[in-house]
Amino acid sequence: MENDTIVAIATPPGKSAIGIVRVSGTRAFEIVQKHIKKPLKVRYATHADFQINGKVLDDVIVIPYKIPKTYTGEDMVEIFFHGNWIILSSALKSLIDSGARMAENGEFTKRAFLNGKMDLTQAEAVEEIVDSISLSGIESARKVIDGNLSREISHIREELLKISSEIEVRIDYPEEFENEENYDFDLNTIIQNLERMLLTYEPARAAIEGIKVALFGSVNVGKSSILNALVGFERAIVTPIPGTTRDIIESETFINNIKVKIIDTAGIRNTENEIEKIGIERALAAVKNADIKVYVMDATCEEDGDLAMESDIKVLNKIDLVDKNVKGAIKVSAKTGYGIDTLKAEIERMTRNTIEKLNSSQSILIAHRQYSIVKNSIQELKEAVEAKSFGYPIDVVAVNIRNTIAQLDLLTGRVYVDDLLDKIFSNFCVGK
Ligand SMILES: Nc1nc2c(ncn2[C@@H]2O[C@H](COP(=O)(O)OP(=O)(O)OP(=O)(O)O)[C@@H](O)[C@H]2O)c(=O)[nH]1
Ligand SMILES: [Mg+2]
Repeated sequence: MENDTIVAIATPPGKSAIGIVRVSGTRAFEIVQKHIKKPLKVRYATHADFQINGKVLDDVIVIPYKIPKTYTGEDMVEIFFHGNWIILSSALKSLIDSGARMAENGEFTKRAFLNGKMDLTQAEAVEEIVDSISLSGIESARKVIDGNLSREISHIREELLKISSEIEVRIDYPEEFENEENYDFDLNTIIQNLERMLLTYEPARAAIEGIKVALFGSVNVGKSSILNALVGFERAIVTPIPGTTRDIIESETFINNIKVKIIDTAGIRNTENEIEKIGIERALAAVKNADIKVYVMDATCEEDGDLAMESDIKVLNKIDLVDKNVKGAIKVSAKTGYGIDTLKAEIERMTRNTIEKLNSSQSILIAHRQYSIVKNSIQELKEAVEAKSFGYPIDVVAVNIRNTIAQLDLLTGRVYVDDLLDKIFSNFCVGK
């Protein structure tokens, strides 16, 4: 039931200095007081014994929070135990015995959303702030939690609503406007703002998940050897047999404090081998999906150059065997380590470029759901602009504008269906 009082351990399993149990719901105070005999004061930390059936489990710090100023928008209590998982699970069980229910994944944040403490974009950012593996990812999620995206979206929504109601009046009372000039309105500025938002999505994902660097090229050029050189251990199998790597191989490493996922792929060539064919398909998909595409060439072989077109960095490997120059390519030897630092520096430079795009943006899209809704909105608005320029009746334009408003309402969660909420919050951890 939605208004049950819920409980969860909010800190990760294992040993820690402190472990936190959270309780939220109308009965939160009452249930906790069954275990804490001291009187508690709202927003004050009280040092007390946590008891189960009259026996002290642990001495704890308890902080009660009273509506409306709480995370979930319900009465809440946070209890700070010693960080032993046995203590925490016993406390959890006893609170459930006393009437609370185990929280589902993300249920605290879901309640915060349902109680109007945050909109859906902000709720999504809560997950990302926990998951993010880089400071810029955290900063991006922070901007969303602070409401930058919500504010800009609601501003755009207001403008569209204004335009839409002007149009509706003209549709409903055409006689009143007969002698007026055609109603003029500007959708292009809105489109531009939404397009600017759209550009933040990829760098934001890169900052949250880590930058994906894909190595690709023909067979046997030394892609797997370069992966191994970059991550510093023998992650991938290397042999002189062309077509050694079949599947995608991922390995994470830090390049100057930035987490990158290096992705090694099957060498691309024409082949009749079923397994290799699948490998090549996967390789092409991984390259398409990567933030930085590194094209690897073999200095001892002739290049056809076709593939290099879509790369961000070109690498000329096996330079220990023959000295050669290819315009724009970094010379390396995976065997001797020559040039690997230069390659790392180049990856780092590109990574910084990606991430710096985020620093100058306020409204950042951090989830694919947000990205596709903004994309749909742009599409609707472009259709409106086109309809207007073709001189279509004003009610055609009105439909596109109304659709855009509906899209934006899905984005912020002004309108939602339960399935969507389940999908979003099931990815959260319990206790968030
Ligand atoms: N001399 C020399 N040999 C290298 C270098 N890099 C790789 N090799 C050799 O080239 C062969 C192929 O290397 P891999 O790393 O397996 O090449 P690959 O591009 O991953 O090959 P596939 O997975 O088959 O596409 C192996 O015998 C490596 O030892 C290098 O810098 N110098
Ligand atoms: Mg390989």
